[in-house]
Amino acid sequence: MLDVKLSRRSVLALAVAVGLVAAGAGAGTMELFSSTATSTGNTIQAGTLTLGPGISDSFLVNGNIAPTQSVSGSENISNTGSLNGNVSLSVSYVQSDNQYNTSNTHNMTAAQTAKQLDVTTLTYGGTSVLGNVNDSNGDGTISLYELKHSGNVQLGSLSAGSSKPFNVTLTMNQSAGNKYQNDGVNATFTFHLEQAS
Ligand SMILES: [Ca+2]
Repeated sequence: MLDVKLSRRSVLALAVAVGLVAAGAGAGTMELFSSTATSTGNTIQAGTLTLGPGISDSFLVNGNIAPTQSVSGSENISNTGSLNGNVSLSVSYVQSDNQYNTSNTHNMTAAQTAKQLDVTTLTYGGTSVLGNVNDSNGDGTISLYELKHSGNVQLGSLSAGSSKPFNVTLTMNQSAGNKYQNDGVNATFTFHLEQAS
């Protein structure tokens, strides 16, 4: 009997830079895990789950926004492998302020800034997945802060050889004051593709 453990998980990361005054851009990277298992003279090639479109792809967002303004990004997520999978999303961010402007006297933290960024669109395959994110403060709106702290958010299925679009829009909270000027965050969206059970 063969006891074969295969790594069938792929990760695609993309970055969204949101500067509240400065324009920003993030670059995406992709890591591909493939495995080959060998057992007593038999070579078994693992099926693959590969997130596309490619290692050189980038996810660009113009982050020059003010309260009530938005930035959007979209990406086509492909499963170029041979196994059906499920896609989930995790988000992280770091502070990324406009260092070229000296009027940034308040210097809000990344978390404070992320709480002012509402995730007004989060769709996968044309369907909103905002309901999969934990609205931890119960205000009926999902912030970038809450998206990060929701951990791994399920997006949906992705069959072998297929692709689905992902869209995100971040809108600066209307109540965000001038103290957020020149603050910003650089958010990384990481997609996980795991074999469907
Ligand atoms: Ca909320």
